[in-house]
Amino acid sequence: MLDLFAEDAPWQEPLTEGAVILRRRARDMAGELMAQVGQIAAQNPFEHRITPGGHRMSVAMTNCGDLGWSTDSRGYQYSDQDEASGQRWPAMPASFRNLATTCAAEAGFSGFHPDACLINRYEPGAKLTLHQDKDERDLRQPIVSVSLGLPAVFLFGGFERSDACQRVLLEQGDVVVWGGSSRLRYHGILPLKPGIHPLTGAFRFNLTFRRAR
Ligand code: MD3
Ligand code: FE
Repeated sequence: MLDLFAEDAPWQEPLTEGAVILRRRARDMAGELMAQVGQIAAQNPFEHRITPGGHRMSVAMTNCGDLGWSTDSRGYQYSDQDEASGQRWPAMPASFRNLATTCAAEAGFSGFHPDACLINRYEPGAKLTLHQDKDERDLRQPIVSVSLGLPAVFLFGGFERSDACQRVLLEQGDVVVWGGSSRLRYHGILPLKPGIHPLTGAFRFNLTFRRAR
């Protein structure tokens, strides 16, 4: 049971319209979530994708669920199989689905049922440059993100790449729900600072739950 009066109970931090941080919301589940990540990666290993522009991404990725986000020579797209291996993605664990649906509802987005979970792995120096997530069919559906392991500085901007950014530290167990008008805001991750986390070692992991189709 989630004890709302415990010293370390989760709390909500509103960011912008439609975006809210559920601080530490998944902290007690972090070990189980990482065990699932390990099983998914055993079926579909983390890979550094090559962007259509020919650059190797510093973040390594895998996916679970009916759909996964892949890149190939034609660009970025959601696909029901890993383009590299020709295999279906590993199933999305029920614990992942339930967490995403519950957190979305807590943030005011009931009826969120993700069909894709992109799993990002950051090593020291790995970063995600400012971008928008707009490859999903229905942009009224939120995205739910779960941070695990080493902390990272998240950049949260506006609707133009050049708009000023807020900086937010995301730590193990922090869940963020991005919906409403915030869904198309530019965002990114600053280069990961080296460290050793008791659960994830030298890495940070981020799960993003999406309704792609
Ligand atoms: C704000 N991942 O996978 S999660 C991504 O920590 C991505 O790995 C980052 O950006 C990470 O696309 C950030 C937070 C996040 C995810 C989706 C968003 C923030 C968002 C969509 C719209 C606005
Ligand atoms: Fe993103």
